[in-house]
Amino acid sequence: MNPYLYATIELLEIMKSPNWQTAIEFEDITYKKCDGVGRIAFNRPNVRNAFRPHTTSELIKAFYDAQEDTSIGVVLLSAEGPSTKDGIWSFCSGGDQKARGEKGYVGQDGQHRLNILEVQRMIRFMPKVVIAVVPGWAVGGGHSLHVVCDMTLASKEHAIFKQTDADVTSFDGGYGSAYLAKMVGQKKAREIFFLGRNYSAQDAFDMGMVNAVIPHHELEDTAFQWAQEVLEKSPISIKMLKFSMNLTDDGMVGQQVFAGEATRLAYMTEEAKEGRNAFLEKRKPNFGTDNWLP
Ligand code: S0N
Repeated sequence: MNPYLYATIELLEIMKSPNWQTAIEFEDITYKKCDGVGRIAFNRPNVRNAFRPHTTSELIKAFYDAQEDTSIGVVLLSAEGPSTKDGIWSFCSGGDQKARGEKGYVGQDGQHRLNILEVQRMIRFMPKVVIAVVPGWAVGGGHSLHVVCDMTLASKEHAIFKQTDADVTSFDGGYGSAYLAKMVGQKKAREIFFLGRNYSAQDAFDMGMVNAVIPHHELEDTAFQWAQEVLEKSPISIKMLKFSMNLTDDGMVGQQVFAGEATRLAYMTEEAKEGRNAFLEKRKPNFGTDNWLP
């Protein structure tokens, strides 16, 4: 075959749009899968994809499914849109201010809780890569979610990053602020939170909190392509690297998550099999004499 034609076909293969299949039906989010990639997307575009307690409980179910599915290596956290009211795109505008009662955010069951921090922890500690795909506003708790994701891709035309936590007295003193400061530097993070200004995708890229600025119509396909590139890598390496990079910022919990994976690797060795077998066979283990590697 003509090499140019072959190269063109190969490029078209790489750039092909994913054939997403719905994994679980939800109300506030969509959850689809295709070729090793999970796509979890906010689906409340008329409120700029704000999350209420019901949304976070759906996010937890979707992320748990993606975590447990051994065919999934990358999760895209994205958003449906644009708003049917005014055509404006949003990734997520954080906690739903209409769901705030006297004691904080309140669910349809009358219980006060939001559980967005549980969603953050799932993203942070899942042994898979999570990419934030930001097609529009990333505001408040929505901004914090992109911060906690492993990578962020942003729409060149429509993405706007903004921190309103201090405007509405609903603030993220965890990853959303402290980890952001590690990412963009202390002065810039304080500016973002203390002034609450709008930042374009290019501003966010220049600060180091966005990996790439993508033309809007290519955003989703590009995210899928990035995911495919990750999926070509060694899964063990990817998760150990993710947990290594998290470790120092996550303290003892970071060590615990990393150590869990180290133990899993140890289980795969002859030593571990001998330890288990010796116990079950009620004999002394024989680990050999020349296994003390340098
Ligand atoms: C997103 C913004 C900047 C968009 O502005 P724009 O384009 O001018 O649109 P609007 O006309 O303002 O909005 C369009 C419609 O959408 C509704 N809406 C927008 N955002 C929300 C929202 N967050 N909640 C509810 N509704 C929202 C508007 O009301 C409007 O509706 P209609 O057409 O009916 O009038 C702008 O909208 C904006 O600034 N939004 C608010 C952003 C915000 O302050 N979010 C909350 C920030 N705080 C958090 O998210 C904290 C998260 C959290 O809960 C948490 C974090 C860490 C630790 C613990 C917790 C915890 O509490 O558990």
